[in-house]
Amino acid sequence: MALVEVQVPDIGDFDEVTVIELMVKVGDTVKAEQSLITVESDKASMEIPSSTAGVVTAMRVAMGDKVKQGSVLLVVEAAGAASASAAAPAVATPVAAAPAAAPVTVAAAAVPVASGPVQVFVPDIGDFKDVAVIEVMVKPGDTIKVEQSLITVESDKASMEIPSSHAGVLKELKVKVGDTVNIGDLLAILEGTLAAAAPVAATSAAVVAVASAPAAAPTPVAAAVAAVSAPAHAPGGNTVGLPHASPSVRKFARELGVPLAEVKGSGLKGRITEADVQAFTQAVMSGAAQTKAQAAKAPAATGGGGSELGLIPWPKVDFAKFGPIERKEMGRIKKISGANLLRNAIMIPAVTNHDDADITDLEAFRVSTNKENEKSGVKVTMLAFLIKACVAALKKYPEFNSSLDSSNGGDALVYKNYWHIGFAADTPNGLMVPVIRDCDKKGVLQISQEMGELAKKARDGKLGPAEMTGATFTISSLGGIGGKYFTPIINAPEVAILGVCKSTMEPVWDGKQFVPRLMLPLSLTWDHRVIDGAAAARFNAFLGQILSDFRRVLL
Ligand code: CAO
Repeated sequence: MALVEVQVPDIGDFDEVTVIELMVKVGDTVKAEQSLITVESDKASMEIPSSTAGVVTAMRVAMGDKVKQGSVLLVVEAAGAASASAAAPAVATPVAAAPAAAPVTVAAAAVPVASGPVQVFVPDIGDFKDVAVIEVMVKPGDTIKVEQSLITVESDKASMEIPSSHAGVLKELKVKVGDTVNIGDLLAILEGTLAAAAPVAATSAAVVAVASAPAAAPTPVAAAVAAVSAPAHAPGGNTVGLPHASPSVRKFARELGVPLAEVKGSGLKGRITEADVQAFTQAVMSGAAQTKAQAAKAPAATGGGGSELGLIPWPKVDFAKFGPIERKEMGRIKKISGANLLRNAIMIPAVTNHDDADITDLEAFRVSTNKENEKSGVKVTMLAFLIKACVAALKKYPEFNSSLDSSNGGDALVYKNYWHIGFAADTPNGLMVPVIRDCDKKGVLQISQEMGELAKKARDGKLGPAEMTGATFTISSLGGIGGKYFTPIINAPEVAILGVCKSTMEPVWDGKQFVPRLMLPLSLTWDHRVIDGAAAARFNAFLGQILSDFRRVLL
């Protein structure tokens, strides 16, 4: 058995890095390549693996110690064959095979700068392959300094910030969080400035030198060290904007689905350890603690607003990447109606019942009436008949003409003894809902006339607020356009809305034979807090009866 002193390998330009985590203790049996400690600079953290197998007999460093190349970390009693190789000058020997190369390998891209577009590539990151981008620190339009960190990448042994080789304005980022990158991958395009030329040219030369020394990064340690070395050119730069934890702890947290940013670190300078992640998981599983996502979801379940829904963010897509685009600001009306529709869609437990009404006779009556009244200038519309039919149904089923009283928590119903009907009007500025008042007191002709006037005003953008408020029920008719059924959104604080589509001639069984009948598709959406499914089916059935024989309105 031979005692081997494990030393800090070549860590390039770094004078000192801080020991932030001890991953083994005296008595532990370690395998070759097993991580021993984690060290950290202001730009990267990495785990230092052992190059020999054996039992740890003494620790030579403690948390918070500053170490540099050659510092003895611990003593290992090397086991079997491993001891022979490890007994040599120090474990760091293979690492030292990359003497001067490591310091410059990550020193960013290798493209000489000039004014105009400049490409920034992933520099030499040793023999790390397919490292994951875990943070993007800049965005197009940002002014970038030489060696400013652009992204953070992470392997299972190290996390590191990749600095820019050039100064300039960021035109395009070629990677996003979740991508994996390798040496030489195009990272970004800058509009370069001449000021950056000198340092980058030097870096470029250095990288060429490394490339011509193939043995320069032969071990994981060398690669990890190389990763640390680049930021040494920019001491005092920004610290990593990520939770303070080693790559292995971050990986552990990811596997468990633990939001690391919410874990309190007990390590040096608040560093999060594996034990912290375990403790956090146990606390959440036992119900003693909640993640922020859980806390955000809780109020939504009890009727909280949209901001409390804990929804994932809206996708941000650069559509221009896929083809030419044109951006137009939405109009005021669309913005207002959009906000209302969203609230109503989210907050109302809405259900839609679909049905058909036989309007064969009613349509024949409407057409003949219009012929008779040709000279009056007033066209009787199907929608006017629908309004009258709905008023009759609303009177028979008054909860459809009610609203939830929100002043006392929404547990009372306000029944309205007036029947003001709104109708959706398609206008160049967007959807508007003019209201015809006291439809119970008006005939179909008057309703048709008022509807024509209000629809024109809506299209001309001349509706006053009084003409758009106070409805007790709304009808949205797409009958003049087409379609079969749809699911209209309730116009709160109303509790129901009727959607109407285009009538079509269909074969209907009359008990003896199929006969052609003009059928009108109806879609009734209702608020399940106020109305039950059976009541909705009855409402539709009653509406169908009236429309098939309009004399029932008089009953
Ligand atoms: N089935 C078959 N044909 C129908 C019909 C129906 N249900 N309803 C209307 N029609 C026919 C009419 O007979 C008329 O045909 P003619 O010109 O041959 O007489 C034509 O469609 C136009 O009808 P109309 O002038 O009577 O208009 P309308 O009453 O159907 O609609 C209005 C008026 C203001 C509601 C309508 O212009 C409109 O804006 N509709 C869109 C509403 C909307 O956008 N709803 C969706 C809201 S949810 O996003």
